Amino acid sequence: MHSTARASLSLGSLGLLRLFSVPWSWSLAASLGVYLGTGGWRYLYVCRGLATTFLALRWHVRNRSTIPSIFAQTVAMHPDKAALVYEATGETWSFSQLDRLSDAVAHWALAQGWASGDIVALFMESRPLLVALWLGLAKVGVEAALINFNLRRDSLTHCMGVSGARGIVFGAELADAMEEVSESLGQSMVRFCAGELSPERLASLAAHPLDQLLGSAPQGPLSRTCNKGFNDRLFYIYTSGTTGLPKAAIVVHSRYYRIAAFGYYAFRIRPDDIIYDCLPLYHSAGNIMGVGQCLLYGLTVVVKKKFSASRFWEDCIKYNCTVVQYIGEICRYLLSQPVRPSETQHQVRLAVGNGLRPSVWEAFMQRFRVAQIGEFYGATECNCSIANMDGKVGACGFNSRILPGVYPIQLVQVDEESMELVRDRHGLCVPCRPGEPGLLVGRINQQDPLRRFDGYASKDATKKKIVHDVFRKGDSAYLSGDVLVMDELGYMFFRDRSGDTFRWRGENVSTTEVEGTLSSLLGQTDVAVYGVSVPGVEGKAGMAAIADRTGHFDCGTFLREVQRALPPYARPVFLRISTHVDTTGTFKIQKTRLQREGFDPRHSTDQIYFLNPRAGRYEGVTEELYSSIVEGRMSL
Ligand SMILES: *[C@@H]1O[C@H](CO)[C@@H](O)[C@H](O)[C@H]1NC(C)=O
Ligand SMILES: *[C@@H]1O[C@H](CO)[C@@H](O)[C@H](O)[C@H]1NC(C)=O
Ligand SMILES: CC(=O)N[C@H]1CO[C@H](CO)[C@@H](O)[C@@H]1O
Repeated sequence: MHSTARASLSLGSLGLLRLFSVPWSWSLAASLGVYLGTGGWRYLYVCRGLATTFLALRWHVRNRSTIPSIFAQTVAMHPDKAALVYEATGETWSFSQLDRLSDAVAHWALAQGWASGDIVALFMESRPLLVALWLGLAKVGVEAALINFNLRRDSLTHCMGVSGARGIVFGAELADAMEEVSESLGQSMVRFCAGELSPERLASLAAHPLDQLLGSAPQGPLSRTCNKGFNDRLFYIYTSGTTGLPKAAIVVHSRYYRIAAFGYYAFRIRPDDIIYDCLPLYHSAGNIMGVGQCLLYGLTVVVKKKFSASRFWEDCIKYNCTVVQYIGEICRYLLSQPVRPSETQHQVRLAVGNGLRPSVWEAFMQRFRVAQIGEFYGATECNCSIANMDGKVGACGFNSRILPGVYPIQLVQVDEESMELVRDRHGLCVPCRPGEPGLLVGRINQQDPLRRFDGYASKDATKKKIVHDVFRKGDSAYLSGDVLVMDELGYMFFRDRSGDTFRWRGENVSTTEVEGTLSSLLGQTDVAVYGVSVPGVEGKAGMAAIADRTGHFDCGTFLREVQRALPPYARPVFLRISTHVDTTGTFKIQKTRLQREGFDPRHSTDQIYFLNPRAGRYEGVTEELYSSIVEGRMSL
């Protein structure tokens, strides 16, 4: 019975994110394809949601809707319902309160002389105010750049620099980080501090107190609204793509809408659900998939400042949550917790997220009695997203093989060592057969404004993500950078992240960026950074091979500098110190060898170190330490 209810759909086919962007006839064909391949009542439900959203989308484009204008309708439906709950303080913001505060933000922004198209950077820990800020700015067409609050120094300066922001709002909790970059930011960016900070520190940072300014901003709705439409820019999210420092990915109003609508319908979320959102709000999962359900569909969203494995289920009980969001790591941390009664006393029926490993999937559902897992795969900036709607264990989506031509996403053959696309004799890409790992690519149609690739704020970054002559001569496609495998039925399984990033603790770590930082800390010596697999752990642990020609490498000093320069997830877990790092030949091939040798001390004469999180220092890897890491006795 269960296996017949196979309503796992591709976002590229029936998936709502896309559906509105393909012609109606296509959608019908796609739906038919899914119907043939799947069936079941879920199909009808999704179809209805699809039709509704399709019509809504056309209506929004025509009427130049924006996220703020859609939010206004949500507020009107139930002004007094709880919109956002801040777990750290227990504060609840009703829809009308959130609306009023974002109005104050809009008035304040106008008073700064900011206008539609201006950019303001937001740098603070997750909290409802962050939502009020970007929403309020959007009310007057000002675009927020959502900066990762883990960033420090160079990467922080870089992100703020490339954002082109005219102003910055930082949380008082990040005053130290601001202090470090204060000089390099220059004076052209006006600074505001949200939260309590002493007048002396405000003065030394040249910052204005935001709370006071918002408190004294004019009340009431705005007399004029912004001149933007559904396909105009809403905000920027930074992603570490395949190369270099983080890139600002553009999120337009319609993309925000499509991602949230997709989650809502694909996973059958209900208006009376309460979502537990412990993912950072500077990423799309937390801010769009999670918070979007509040702004667009009127759900209550509980915002957690920082994920805590020991508080997780108690929080869910306390706030009556019915939906939780996850990344794979969260599920594993929860499973490694001691059994407590709260873990089955909650009312959570659905967990939405990505990166859940097959080995953890069933254990998670059984132990915590969560009925449904909504695993999806997708990038902020690309629409080649897919979702698992029927709970097929381990799959992150489904793409019908019955009508493959209908769907603009495909797996194509790639040389896994060099990550070069394999071309046939006509110069086109070669589609993968079932079981054959391939790079996920999505077709791009720039003509149709709804099906554009919105790209990154930087033109160069956009170019690197696009390839030509993929399915046909002269076409172009978006490179997801991820390797997936599809089975006979069309279920897709995540396999690996390719290129120059690896995933660790839910973040993309850019090897080029870390190499640059480490190398400059070490007087520009050669450094190769790569990810190595550790059994039983998601993602790849960072490893840095460092050339130490002088023989004076000192782990203690190195670690102190690394802690100042890199966010926790980007700090190398393993070091490999050798007299030289071979940079001849292509760096990639060199890295493949290093990666294969990993951190096993028996593989080389180089000294290998491990960053012991408990002891807070690098320790030499002996055979004994090696086996306790591999056997999971030593936590990373
Ligand atoms: C949770 O639900 C119970 C029973 O419906 C209710 O009494 C309680 O106030 C709710 N808690 C919150 C935080 O809304
Ligand atoms: C990581 O990179 C992938 C592929 O480019 C992208 O889809 C994803 O959104 C990125 N995630 C983060 C947290 O930056
Ligand atoms: C797979 C997929 O959805 N591809 C689409 C990605 O976005 C561009 C433009 O937004 C579309 O043209 C593609 O069809």
